[in-house]
Amino acid sequence: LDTAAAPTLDALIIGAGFSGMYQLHSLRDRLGMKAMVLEAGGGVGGTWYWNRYPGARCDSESHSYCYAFSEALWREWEWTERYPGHEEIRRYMNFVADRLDLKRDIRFNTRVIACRYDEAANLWRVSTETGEGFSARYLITAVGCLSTANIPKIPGLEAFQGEWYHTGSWPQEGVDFTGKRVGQIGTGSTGIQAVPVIAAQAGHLAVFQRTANYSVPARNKPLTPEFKAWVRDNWAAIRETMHSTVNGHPFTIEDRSVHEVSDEELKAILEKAWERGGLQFRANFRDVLLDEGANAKLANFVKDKIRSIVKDPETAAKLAEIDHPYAAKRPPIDTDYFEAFNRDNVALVDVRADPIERITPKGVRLRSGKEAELDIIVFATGFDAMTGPLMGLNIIGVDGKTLAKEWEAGPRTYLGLQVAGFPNMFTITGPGSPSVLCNMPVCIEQHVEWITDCIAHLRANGIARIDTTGAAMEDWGREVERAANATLLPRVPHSWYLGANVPGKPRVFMPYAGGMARYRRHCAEIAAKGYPGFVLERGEPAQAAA
Ligand code: NA7
Repeated sequence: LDTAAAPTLDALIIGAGFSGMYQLHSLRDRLGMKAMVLEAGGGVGGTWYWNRYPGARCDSESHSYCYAFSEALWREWEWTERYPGHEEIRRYMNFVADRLDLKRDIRFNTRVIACRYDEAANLWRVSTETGEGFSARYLITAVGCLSTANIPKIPGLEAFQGEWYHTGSWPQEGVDFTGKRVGQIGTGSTGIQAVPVIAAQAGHLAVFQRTANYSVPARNKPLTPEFKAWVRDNWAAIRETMHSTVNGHPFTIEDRSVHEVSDEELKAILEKAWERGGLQFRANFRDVLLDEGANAKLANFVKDKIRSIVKDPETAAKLAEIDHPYAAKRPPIDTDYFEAFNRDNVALVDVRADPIERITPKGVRLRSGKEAELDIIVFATGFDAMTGPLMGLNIIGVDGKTLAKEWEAGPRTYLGLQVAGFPNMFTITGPGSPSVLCNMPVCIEQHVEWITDCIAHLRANGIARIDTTGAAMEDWGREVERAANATLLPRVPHSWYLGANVPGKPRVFMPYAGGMARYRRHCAEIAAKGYPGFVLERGEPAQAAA
């Protein structure tokens, strides 16, 4: 593709979710750069543009699931519920985009299919599905971590006569389940949100469970005027809390071991936490993700709850047959998930005991020969996390090296921000960053601000190229591994944190588990010391831009 004729930009950003929007604002309005966003969707929102499945709602509390870089923006927006639903998040994203006048520099319905570093010109050449080409000095990927659908290759799907959908690319007009026989495959965070909402509408819902999962009630509710006023007037304090906590949430984890309290005290604490609901269920103790014994106590509490909610003992037993430590896979929170199994029109199908063999024209057939006849199949089967969205960009760096080849044995990055041999390319929330273990907007803001400061530094000092080295990536890779191994997280063999949900994907623990606050300090220190681990090259390249 001839991209030489296209206007050269200072920066090209891929994706118009939380990351891309803030990156555009930072480069354009703070540094005065010529920047543009290319976005595959027809509107802003990133993951929330596509995830419109029934029950789609964020598990972070609304007052923390938003931008915190501007007090003015913060004060102007008012959330309605404890957790924001997908529609409200899209309204918020549109509010921000309009308020900051971002849309004029976002090209919608523009899917990037290739990015190539042109070494002679020191420019990134980017091509889109429709054959357009763009050139830019900096390439910033803002493609999200959970945006490439994982649709299992179950034989027969192409011949299925009903409708089928993946939750992560849900039709904008919605799906009418009224009176339909629905089969949902998957019981992760997404599936657990969708089940009760689909069940309330469908004629019958079969939930295909391969791995039983913990879930804690979300206890979603409308926000009171008092809470809204408190949020509006406490921007600085809430922001400070989010910046100081391990996972970027607006609550702190108590410095107390599960083993320090008696069984009675523990029960009282957990009952209270269960009533309060939400991701802070484990925040009463510091060692839930560090100590198997401590974890087992919380895990047993949740399993008892499941057995007490679900009336049919066989179904209850299958739902509570959970074989990983609590929160070692991303812990879901729900609204009436386990309760949904008490409905007459919901059935649990244990596909660990009796795996799905194929999809037939009429439904799903199990190995035993049993067949569930279905009108609609919902794939709540998750994502090719973290690396999937980057691989989809077909990135080529110096000397024709491809990111796919570089990451054949698993992703390698420096700080989750750069990959050696891909100069002037930054990966917001890339593998090796805390990203999916953190409240996303907090992680995103830190990345965007770090990248913006870095680019400002390069421009101020006449530096034309920034790259990292294999050695820096090795060091950071070891730190990511060390941080993960200090927790129970890598002990789950089938977790998407490890890439284990996608057949053939290398098993590497991808996110940095050392905590957001620590990561923030480390990145700041690297910048303050003059960017050790990065290679900064002065001046313009010999050849001018083509
Ligand atoms: P997850 O957490 O990856 O969950 C996917 C679910 O789909 C999980 O229960 C899987 O079972 C199941 N699955 C995947 N493939 C199959 C096949 N082939 N057969 C049966 N079941 C299957 O994705 P989510 O969308 O729920 O959540 C992703 C993140 O989005 C979430 O953590 C939040 O951060 C937002 P398995 O456990 O692999 O046995």
